[in-house]
Amino acid sequence: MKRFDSEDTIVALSTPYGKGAIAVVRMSGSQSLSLVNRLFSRQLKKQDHRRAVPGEIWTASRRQMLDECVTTFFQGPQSYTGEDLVEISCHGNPVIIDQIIQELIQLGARVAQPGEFTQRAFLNHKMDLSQAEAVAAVIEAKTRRGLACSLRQLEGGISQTIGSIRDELIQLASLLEINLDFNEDDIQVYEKKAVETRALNLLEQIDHLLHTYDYGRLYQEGVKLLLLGKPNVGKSSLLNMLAQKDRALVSDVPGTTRDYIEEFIQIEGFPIQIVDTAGIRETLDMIEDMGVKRALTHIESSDLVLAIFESHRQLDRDDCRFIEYLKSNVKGKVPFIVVLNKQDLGRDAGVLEHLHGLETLLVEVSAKTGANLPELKDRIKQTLLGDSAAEQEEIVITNARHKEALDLSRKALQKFVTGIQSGVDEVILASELRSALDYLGEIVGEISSEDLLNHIFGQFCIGK
Ligand SMILES: Nc1nc2c(ncn2[C@@H]2O[C@H](COP(=O)(O)OP(=O)(O)OP(=O)(O)O)[C@@H](O)[C@H]2O)c(=O)[nH]1
Ligand SMILES: [Mg+2]
Repeated sequence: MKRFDSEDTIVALSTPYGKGAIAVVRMSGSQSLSLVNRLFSRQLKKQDHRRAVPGEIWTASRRQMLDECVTTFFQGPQSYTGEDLVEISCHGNPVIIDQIIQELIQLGARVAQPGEFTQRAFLNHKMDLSQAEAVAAVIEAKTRRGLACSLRQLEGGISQTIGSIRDELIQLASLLEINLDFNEDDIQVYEKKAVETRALNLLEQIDHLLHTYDYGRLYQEGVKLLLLGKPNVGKSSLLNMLAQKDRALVSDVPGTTRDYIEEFIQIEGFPIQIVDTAGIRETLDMIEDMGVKRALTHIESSDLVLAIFESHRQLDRDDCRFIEYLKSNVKGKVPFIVVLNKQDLGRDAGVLEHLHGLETLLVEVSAKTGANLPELKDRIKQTLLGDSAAEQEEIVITNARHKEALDLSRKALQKFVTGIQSGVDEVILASELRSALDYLGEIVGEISSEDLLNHIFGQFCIGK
């Protein structure tokens, strides 16, 4: 089934549904101007392009005024979608919004499907596919850094980078094609070594882009950080300190946190979801306690675990069980850092020795005074990212689809390089280059199937 009929005039609310000072109803398609004029108290003309015109929106029957609005007409192709587009800014009341949209539907508009405005922008060459995807990423961005990455993509950062790699690939491919044409005359049009060097250079560029995905993914999706430890060691205090607010209840009664609590923080632009859990107590063997049980179910889905101990007290039986638990259920599965809390109360000599047995990073902090918290944040960042981090201006790959296409393109290019080194037939070499090109073309949407487009735009919110 075809998801879109691009001939229709579509309408949708483009702001969040609910009460607010203003809501924007957006309509795109060839009928936009005539339909809005059937409801508007003033007659908009093509010359009103990009002018905000105040007036009233009425029912088509003109019996009832629905709201005072400001309408703005954008004449295609100079609009978001590339076609005639009208924005009606009305008061943010669902009753008004519904009535306006219903009137427009009665007149012949159709409710837009998710992402349909942006899909039209893509189909009308207002943006390529990587830019269209960046629109969704900009809306979803959780941190300033993540937003900056998405905005660079929206500006066309990926398109340019991929574009220049493709240009070079096209040049290489055409050298091969020309050579094939001259084959009968036994003339070699290009120098093999030079072509190989140029291809290796492209491989390097693709590798660099692929490498950015290691942290680009984290910018976009964020990471999950799990706080685990015995009751009363200061998990909730640490959460509050990291989040810089009193999010979780703290008390000296063990067992204060009964279920898990989530809070969202940023560490240097990385979105981090912290999950504070119920203290793990002697029930660890049987795991009969629901709160503890739920805490443990978070382990597999987390990116990093902070295992928290008290610095000033000798390790007891529960600590030892917790250490055993970490060894058998966390170590080797999820990276973890040992946090020795309450360092303001001093340190018991035996504690460090035992914990070193876990063979992982250990940071001493005080969730009370905030001592060493910057170091802990540094360690968290380093564990998640290694030494890599994005330069402000760098193009970062954040989208799994782009990463996959780059991987495939890289494979084809690698085959080409190996082939040229071992004297493989030029017809085969040329086809590898074409594959490498095609995979890159998929990123910007030069090559795309209807299924792929439906999948991508189907994930947008309605009205975008
Ligand atoms: N001196 C000192 N006290 C701390 C520190 N961190 C937490 N505390 C105190 O330790 C007690 C327990 O803190 P919580 O943060 O509630 O501990 P929890 O691990 O969340 O405990 P449960 O929710 O019961 O598992 C409270 O009285 C805190 O004020 C610290 O670094 N230094
Ligand atoms: Mg707690």
